[in-house]
Amino acid sequence: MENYPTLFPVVAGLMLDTQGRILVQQRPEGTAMAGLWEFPGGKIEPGETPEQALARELAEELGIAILPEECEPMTFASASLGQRHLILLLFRCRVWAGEPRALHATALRWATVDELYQLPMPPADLPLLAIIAQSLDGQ
Ligand code: 9L3
Ligand code: MG
Repeated sequence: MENYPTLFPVVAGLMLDTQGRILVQQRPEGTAMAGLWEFPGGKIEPGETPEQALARELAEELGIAILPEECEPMTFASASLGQRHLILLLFRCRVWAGEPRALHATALRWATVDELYQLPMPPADLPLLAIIAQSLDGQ
């Protein structure tokens, strides 16, 4: 069944600095969507909860430690690439230990929502911007 659709569950973290700017990372060469700016995270591996996947991905990609139970599910978005359907679950992470470093990414950047609108992002991340803007409004 070579045309059978496949589902990719992916998690990502929404992390803000003290000035309310949002952490994004630039996907490295040699990966899908190289050069695009994304909320850090990655695929949920078989047997992992989304929160466990988030903790593992943020440790691998940024060198930081989060407590999965202190990350709140915020929203989700989806994107399709042919028969590959990606579901991106976004978690708001309010606390973490360590200073984020670009262990996988080409670069890290703390950006306002307005700045994020100017950056090229993967298709699944784009619809999150309006939701994030709304939820940060009035905070
Ligand atoms: N992806 C899109 N937006 C994101 C993340 C973390 C991931 N914020 C897409 C890119 C890949 C797939 O999900 O096609 C799996 O991500 P990874 O495991 O290569 O980081
Ligand atoms: Mg990743």
